[in-house]
Amino acid sequence: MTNFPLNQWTKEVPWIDRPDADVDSFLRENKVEANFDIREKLLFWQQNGFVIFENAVDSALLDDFEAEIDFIRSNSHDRNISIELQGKQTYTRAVPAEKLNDPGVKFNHLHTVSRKAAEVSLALPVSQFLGIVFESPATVTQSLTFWRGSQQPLHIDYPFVNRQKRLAYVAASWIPLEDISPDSGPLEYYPGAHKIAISGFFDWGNGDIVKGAEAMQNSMEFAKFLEDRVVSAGIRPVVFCPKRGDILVWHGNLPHSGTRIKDPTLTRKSYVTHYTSLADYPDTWKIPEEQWARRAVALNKGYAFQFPWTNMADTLPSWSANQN
Ligand SMILES: O=C(O)CCC(=O)C(=O)O
Repeated sequence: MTNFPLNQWTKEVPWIDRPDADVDSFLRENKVEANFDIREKLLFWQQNGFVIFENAVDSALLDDFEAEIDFIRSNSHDRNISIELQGKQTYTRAVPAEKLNDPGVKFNHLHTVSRKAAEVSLALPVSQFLGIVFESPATVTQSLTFWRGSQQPLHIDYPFVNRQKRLAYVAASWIPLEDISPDSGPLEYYPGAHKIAISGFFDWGNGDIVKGAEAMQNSMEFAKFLEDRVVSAGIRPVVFCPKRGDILVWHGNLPHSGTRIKDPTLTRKSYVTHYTSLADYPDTWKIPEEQWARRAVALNKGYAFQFPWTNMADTLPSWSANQN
């Protein structure tokens, strides 16, 4: 059965992706608040499918977030934190602590247990920028914390990140927690390949454009499809080697991958957040508004919520510190 036929993406896209989108008219007709040159960023996003904000996350906040990551790593059996290990979903309590050093380990959804993580996700320029692109507050749906490079094959996000109500209302940020070495397996992306004319649509089986349980093709076939598309469009990848505290924001249809780790001794500490808009946040993930003070972080007009199933016993010191 097809869950997401092709028109699920095309039927409603953010204003800036519509064929007749005009940034100047939008800015004339809408009151927007931004602490940066919003016109320049919107035009760049429209053309390239990404924007970069340099030195945009407070260094003390990153220190606090790193302390929480260290806390999990040194007390990994005290709490049940969701992780991905060698492509499989598991929990910190289920694996020996030393496994957390392996390449490809991800901590999932730290924004639901660490207020510091949620605050990093909602850094001012990202929240402002995506709030304007989505015309509704930026809202976190997923976060991934990396210790080393992911070496993830070329992909775009929405076939995997698709719980938002309108499929096309999705974007991501990538925030380095250290200066990134070219030998550590940095992220790379293909500027401009977010345009449907370039990316096309991959059929996972029966016309489905997202990877469901019944997918008939795999992620390597998806990577090959995207590679062929970018090569025939003549687009070369950009390797992203940012400084700690820079932010890359990418469009939900921008092809990207984790490059090969050339030096396995190197870490590549980084934090990825996926967002949708508040209007598109899935109903089954909502928590009652009277619980927001205790179970949500509202910052810079964006939101990060705990899941309804988040266990308070698994939260980290920065979350519990705010309880009264
Ligand atoms: O950081 C990486 O290497 C890959 C991250 C990524 O592709 C994603 O989260 O969608």
